[in-house]
Amino acid sequence: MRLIAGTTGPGSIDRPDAVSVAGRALSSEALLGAALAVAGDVRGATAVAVDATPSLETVVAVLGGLLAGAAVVPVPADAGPAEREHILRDSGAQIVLGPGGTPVDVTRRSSAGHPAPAPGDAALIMYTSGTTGAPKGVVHTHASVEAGVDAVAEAWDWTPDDRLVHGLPLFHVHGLVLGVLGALRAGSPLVHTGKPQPERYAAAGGTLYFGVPTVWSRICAQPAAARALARARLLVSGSAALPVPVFERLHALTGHRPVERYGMTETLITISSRADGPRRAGHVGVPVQGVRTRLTADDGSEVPADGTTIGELWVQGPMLLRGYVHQPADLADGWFRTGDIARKDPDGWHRIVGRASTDLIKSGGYRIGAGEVEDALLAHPAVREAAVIGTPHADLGEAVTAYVVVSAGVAERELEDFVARHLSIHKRPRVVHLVDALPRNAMGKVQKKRLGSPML
Ligand code: MLC
Ligand code: AMP
Repeated sequence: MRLIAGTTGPGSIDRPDAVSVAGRALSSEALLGAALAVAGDVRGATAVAVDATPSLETVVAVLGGLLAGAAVVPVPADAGPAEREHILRDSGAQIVLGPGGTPVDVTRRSSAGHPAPAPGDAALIMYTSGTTGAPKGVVHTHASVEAGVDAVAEAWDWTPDDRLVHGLPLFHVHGLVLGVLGALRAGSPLVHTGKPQPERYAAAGGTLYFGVPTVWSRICAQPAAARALARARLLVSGSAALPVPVFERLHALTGHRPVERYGMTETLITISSRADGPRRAGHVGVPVQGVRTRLTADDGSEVPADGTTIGELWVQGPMLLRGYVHQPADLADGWFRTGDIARKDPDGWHRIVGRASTDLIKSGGYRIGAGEVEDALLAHPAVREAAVIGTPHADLGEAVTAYVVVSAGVAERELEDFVARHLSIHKRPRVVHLVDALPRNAMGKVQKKRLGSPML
C-alpha cells in the first residue's frame, strides 16, 4: 500500500504539517522515520495491537505495524479489561504498542526498508459488535483498505491540496481508515483535534471535515463554530443517519450541503454522495467506484428501485472484508448482507431506513450489540435478568437503554459504571430502568418490542 503520498516516489516533497494530533505535529519525513523505527521493532509479528488513544503515538504505531507487514489491531482507547482482553486474545496479537504495552517514541527515526506486503495480506483487524456475544474481529487486507480509501477520494475529489480535520476515535473505520490512512494516501495533511468538539473544528481551518451526526448536531448548536466552517470545501457525515433537520441547519449555517456516506466495519464505505454532484438530505448517495448494490426481499429476490419498496441492502465491491478472525465472511456470490434496510430511487440514490435487527444499536456513531451489554450487566452479582434496546435520543441518535431485574438494592448509576468499566465507556447504558419482570412470550423469550410500554 502506498501509505504516505509524496514521501516515497520520485520528486517527493516533505510536508511539515503532515499529521497533527491534539496540537502535536510531525512532518511526513519524520512520520515515516518514526513509523519505520516501530516497524523495525515489530518485524516478524503477524499481528500487532495498538492502544488507540487519540495521539500521534497511535498514528505512528499503526503506520509502523503496516509497514512491517503485520495486521494492526486497534484497541478502543476506552476499553475496559474484559473487552481489551478479548480483543488481545482473539486477535492473537503478539505485541501491544501504546500506553498499556510497549511505549511508542515518536522522536525515533529509521530509514530501514521493509518488503512490501502482498495485496491480500491482512492489514487491519477491527473489532465490531454483533447482535450477541463479544465483538468480532473484521479482517481487512491492504487491497481492501486501498480500494476503500481510493473510492472515497475519487468521490470527494480528495487531493493533496486538502487539509482534513476531524476528532474521531482512532480505532474504527471512520476515524482510522478514512481519517488517517485516507489522508496519508491522498497526501493531504491531517489535523486531528483530539476530541470532536465544535470549537476545535472551527479553529482548525480545514478544507475537508469528517464527523458523525452527533458531532454535526453539536456544531449546529454552536452557530459561531458552524459559521467558521463556511470556508471549507466539503463537510462529510457518516457512521449513522444524519437527521434531515441537522442537514438543513448545517446548510443554513455554513452554506454547505453535507456529503453523506454509508459504510460498515465489514465493507468500508460503499455508498456516498459526490463532491461534484447533488446532496440530498435523508439520502446516502450512490455506489462508489467498484461497488454494486442490491435490495433484497426475504425470499432472496431483488426488489425494484422505485423509491418506495424496502429491502435488505446487499453490497459487492473490492473494499469488502476478507473475513472474520475465526470464521469466513458469508459472501454469497461476493454479496455482503449488511442487515440494513434501504430504499433505492430509480436514479440509483439510496436511503437507509433502519436495521433488520433491533439488537444492533447505533449511539453517537458507535455500533453496540445489545447482547454484549446484556452479558456485561448479567455479570453484576445483583442482576438477575437484563434486556437492552436502543431508544431515540436527540444527541446520540439512539441511547443504550437497559431494563434490569435485580435481586438486591443497586443504584442505576452503579450498573452504568459497571458496564463502562468492563466493556467500553461508550457502551454503557445511558438509561437504566429497574423493573420487577421482563415481558416474555409463552416460550420464555423476552419481547423487546414491549419494553418501554406502560405495562412495565
Ligand atoms: C461518562 N464518562 C465516564 C462515565 N460516564 N467515564 C467513566 N465512567 C462513566 N460511567 C466520561 C467519559 O470518560 C468522557 O470523558 C465523557 O464522560 C464523555 O463520554 P461519552 O459520554 O462517551 O461521550 P459523548 O459526549 O457521548 O461522545 C459523543 C461522541 C462520541 C460523538 C464524541 O460518541 C464519538 O466519538 N463517536 C464517534 C464514534 C465513531 O467514530 N464511530 C465510527 C464507527 S465506524 P472525557 O473527559 O474523555 O470527555 C463506522 C463506519 C462508517 O460506523 O460508516 O463510518
Ligand atoms: P459500524 O460497523 O460501526 O461501521 O456500523 C455500521 C452501521 O452503521 C451500518 O450497518 C449502518 O447501520 C450504520 N450507518 C453507517 N453509515 C450510515 C449512514 N450514513 N446512514 C445510516 N446508517 C449508517
